Amino acid sequence: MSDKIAYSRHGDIAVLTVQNPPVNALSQAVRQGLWDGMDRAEADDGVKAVLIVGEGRAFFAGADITEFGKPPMEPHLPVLINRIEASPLLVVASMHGVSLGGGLEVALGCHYRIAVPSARVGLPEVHLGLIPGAGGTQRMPRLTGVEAALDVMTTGRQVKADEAAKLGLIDEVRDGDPKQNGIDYTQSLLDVGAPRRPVSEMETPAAIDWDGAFEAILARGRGQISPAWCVRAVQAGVEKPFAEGLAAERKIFMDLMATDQRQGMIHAFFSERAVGNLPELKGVEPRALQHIGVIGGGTMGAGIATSALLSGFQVTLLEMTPEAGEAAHKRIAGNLSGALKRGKISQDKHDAILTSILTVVTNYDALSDVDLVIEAVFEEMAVKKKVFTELDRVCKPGAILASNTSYLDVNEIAACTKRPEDVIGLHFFSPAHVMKLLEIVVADKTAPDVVATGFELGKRMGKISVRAGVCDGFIGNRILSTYRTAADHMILDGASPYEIDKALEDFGFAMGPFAVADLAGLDIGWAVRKRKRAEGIDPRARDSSYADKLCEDGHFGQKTGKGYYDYSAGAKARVPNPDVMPLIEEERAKQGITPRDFTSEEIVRRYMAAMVNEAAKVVGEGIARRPLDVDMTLLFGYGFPRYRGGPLKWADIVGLPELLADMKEYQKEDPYFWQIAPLLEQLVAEGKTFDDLNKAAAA
Ligand code: 3H9
Repeated sequence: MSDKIAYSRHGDIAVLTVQNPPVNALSQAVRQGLWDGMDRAEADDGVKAVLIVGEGRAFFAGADITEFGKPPMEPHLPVLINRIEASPLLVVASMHGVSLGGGLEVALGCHYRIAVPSARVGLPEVHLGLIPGAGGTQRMPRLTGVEAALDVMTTGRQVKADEAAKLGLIDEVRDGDPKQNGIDYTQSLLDVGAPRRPVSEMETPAAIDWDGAFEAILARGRGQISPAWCVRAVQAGVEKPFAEGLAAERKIFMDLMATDQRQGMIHAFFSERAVGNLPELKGVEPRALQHIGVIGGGTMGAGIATSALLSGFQVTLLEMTPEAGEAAHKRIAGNLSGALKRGKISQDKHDAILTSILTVVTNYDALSDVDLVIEAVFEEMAVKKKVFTELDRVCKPGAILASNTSYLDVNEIAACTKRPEDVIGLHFFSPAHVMKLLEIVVADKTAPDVVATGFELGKRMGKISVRAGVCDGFIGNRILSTYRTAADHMILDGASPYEIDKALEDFGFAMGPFAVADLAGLDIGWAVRKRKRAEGIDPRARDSSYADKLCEDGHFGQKTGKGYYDYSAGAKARVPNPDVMPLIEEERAKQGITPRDFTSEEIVRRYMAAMVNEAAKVVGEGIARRPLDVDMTLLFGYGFPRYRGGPLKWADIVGLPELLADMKEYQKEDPYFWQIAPLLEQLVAEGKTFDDLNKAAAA
């Protein structure tokens, strides 16, 4: 037997205990161990029942994802589960922690299921670009009906034990030790002579409108296909005998396994976990964090304060005047009542935060006790310097002084203090209590334990934290500024903002760049353009002023009711603003450009090429440590479709030589904009991918 499964006897019951830390993934050794355990139990004199139970944190977290993309190894999970179900012995699963994917499928192959109240079950394969592939689409609907089964598997959500029991997935919920519970429950089943109860032999549930469900779920997925394919697998299970339904499920599973979407989503799964794994932080202890200061109570400051409060920190927020302080308090209260409505906090916690955990002040001296302070004031160097000079004066030694700047030089900010080693950039994304991304901007003199504390803060706030170096816009906004420029060039050359938004939304972005600009506020881009023009733009760069004209007319996007779109019928009813195209046409005429047509494919190709090229520069210059850092930044902060893995994973999949060849074509028209990243040239010359760099960094 494999050492992943311990075999023990408890009277007439054989117990198979899974020992595959950290989360009991169903690796080949575990599958083989379960198979051998079943053989041994069936040959063991006097054994009448088998109990399967996990040790440690989970029953099973599912198939071993590290085996995906490699040739499947026997025993295959669906075959093993059939073998468990077909056993002449009574087979019981005792679940705790999570039972996900193949883990729940093993439980569904058992004849009875018991769980502790804290257990959670689910079929999250769609989050990996797959469908359940070991009988989940066949067995679950027989227990719950089609509708509930499709809800669980197409959302991939985790279901708590009490709901799972109501759905019919769990027979009994009982507090206590999972192993002892399981033994007692199995014994009670034996005592009453409970029969074997294979789910595969249960009646098939009623059919639904399969085509309607398939289309509706496909439309919801913004291009992601696996949720819709759950429908077809369940349909096969309802319409065909069990073995044929299982074969249909396996075929869909294997077909999806071969897709780019599966590659993209598994890249996202592992990158999300690797992003905080930096060699320089190994063994570095973060500083103590309990009391957070926030400077500025606008949308961003209030969002940061809300996020800190929801994560259990004490917060002191500084505003300039009592009136501004009151407005900040209101904003935070609004955010918290949203959290209360969504069930994220209890009424008691909500009230406690507002009465005793949050303090709003107007005097810097009130920040003398904070462990870390984040400034979220106006984005102007002189203003930031003033704030940091004050913070340097009042904050206790060892306090971390952080700036939420999204573009400015953190080295310059640090230099105005007497403690540059305590200064760091913590770039949140608005709304900060909702958005998952946090860029941790490490300046030249930032101390390692300050960086470690930034990551600790991100972890406690439930963020995806990405390390970034100092440059204009860090990782995300620097890349954004380049692909936005590529979009602007396409507009000058003949595309409309609406064609561009549509092409990129069809590609999978939550919103196209012009809809995003309207949401963020067109005044932000306007301010950046003004600053860059003041600093001096290279004469070779293409420039245009139609977007400035929109702003000059007071159109800042959603907040003023008009931008690229007209929102007079509501934020969702996006109608092109009729003032926009004439401004663009005027600009083209002024520059002597004869507009041409762009296909959606060309729009995506150019936009993505610009994104990848800048991203390669960001990695090549060490602003991002690894390609996966860029991928996670774009995924969690910029609406990049998760099923494509991130821009550099996308680039690997479409092929770096092909992308480079495209860029060289574009370069002929505009050599200044299309300066190719040396790293990209190097990777193509060496026949390597961005993922090779990720792997080298992990080694
Ligand atoms: C499936 O089952 C297909 C079947 O239908 C059909 C098959 C034929 N495999 O997230 P954490 C690692 S598809 C391998 O930090 P948490 C993870 O990488 C599968 N490794 O902890 C990390 O490693 P490291 C369906 C896995 O407590 C460590 O475990 N199942 C797997 O925040 C700790 O993970 C899923 O999609 C795995 N399956 O969350 C479940 N799972 O320490 C995916 C985790 O080196 N997993 N690891 O960075 C999860 O959702 C979460 O990991 C879980 C724990 C909730 C389990």
